[in-house]
Amino acid sequence: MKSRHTDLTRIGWNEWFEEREKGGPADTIARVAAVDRDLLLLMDQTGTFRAKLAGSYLYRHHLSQELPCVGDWVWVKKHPTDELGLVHMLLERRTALRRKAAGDSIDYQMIAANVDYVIIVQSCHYDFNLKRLERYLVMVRDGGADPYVLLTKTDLVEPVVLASQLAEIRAAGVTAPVLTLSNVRREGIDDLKRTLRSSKTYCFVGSSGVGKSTIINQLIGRERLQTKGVSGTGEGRHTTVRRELIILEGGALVIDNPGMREFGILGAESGIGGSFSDIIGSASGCRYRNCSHTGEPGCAVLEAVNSGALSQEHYDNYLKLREESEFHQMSYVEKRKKDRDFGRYIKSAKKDLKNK
Ligand SMILES: Nc1nc2c(ncn2[C@@H]2O[C@H](COP(=O)(O)OP(=O)(O)OP(=O)(O)O)[C@@H](O)[C@H]2O)c(=O)[nH]1
Ligand SMILES: [Mg+2]
Ligand SMILES: [Zn+2]
Repeated sequence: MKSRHTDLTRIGWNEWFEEREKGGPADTIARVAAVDRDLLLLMDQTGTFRAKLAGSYLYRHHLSQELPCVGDWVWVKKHPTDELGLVHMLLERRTALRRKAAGDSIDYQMIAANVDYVIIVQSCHYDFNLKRLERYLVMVRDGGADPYVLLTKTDLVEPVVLASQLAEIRAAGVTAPVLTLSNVRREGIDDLKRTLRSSKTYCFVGSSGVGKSTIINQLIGRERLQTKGVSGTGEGRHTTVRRELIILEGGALVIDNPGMREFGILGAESGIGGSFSDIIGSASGCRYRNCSHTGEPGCAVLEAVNSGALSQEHYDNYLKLREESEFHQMSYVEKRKKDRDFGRYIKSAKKDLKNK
């Protein structure tokens, strides 16, 4: 690669960014390794350093998705001495892991940017849930990254339980690679290590307590991240509180994450296409192009469900997920419409007052 920034490839820079980078308002490009309120920990070829957002940046950007998050590339003016650098601009994101922000705003909460792979972690002991897995898969595909599924705590279930969970995942049409692992028995860690490629960025997501930080500690080979056992926090609490980008010895970049609660679903089409590719595939045999697969004559999807080629449960999940994402999109449009109607109402109410 002919690049002005080859020295950044070690921390994830590649042709995609190179092609889009046309010079910026500062002297250096760096990658966000962690965010702590308005303080950023940045990383470049020289190591890590701290920075904050330039005043002009804060003035121009207000949505939380416009602010730098872990994994982002930024233009930064480094301070010649030890003081904070100033971030002036965010570079375009190749991938964006995000979820709907809480409340009814139209903003999104960023989880991580420019990750190549997302490792969706579920514990096969109590935490395993196919529907939640499918929601995560939608989020990952929607953000433009590739998913892995990782089942942890295999030491806590009988082999038959694990086998049936694996079969369930496959029966649901999930095509992502599935790995299994036990931190206690130290089984599966080497398989995971072999999977991680140098200069690629991997983001670990999943419920609290499934073992994300324990795994990353195993990959590093020491207790760098706090885990539940060490911190001794109460059950149900989140042990990891901040996202952090870490370079492994083998050269892969990993991001730890606090456990996630349920999240809103984004972008029906692109995301759903990934985890329901079998349904989308069957749909090409439907008589009508705009078939909704809910009762039209000549519907190939319903035929496949009736013949048992597609599982009823997987089909039901598909409908449910589709409904939810349509709802999310609709509610946004409706909200805008409501706002306009309300504006009109205020206007006419004012007019009424004047006319009296
Ligand atoms: N039996 C068993 N316990 C494990 C395994 N992996 C992790 N644990 C334990 O599970 C607990 C939670 O692990 P963490 O690594 O803190 O989980 P986390 O996913 O990082 O949790 P949050 O940071 O809250 O999101 C700790 O007590 C670990 O020792 C495993 O493979 N088997
Ligand atoms: Mg953790
Ligand atoms: Zn159909």
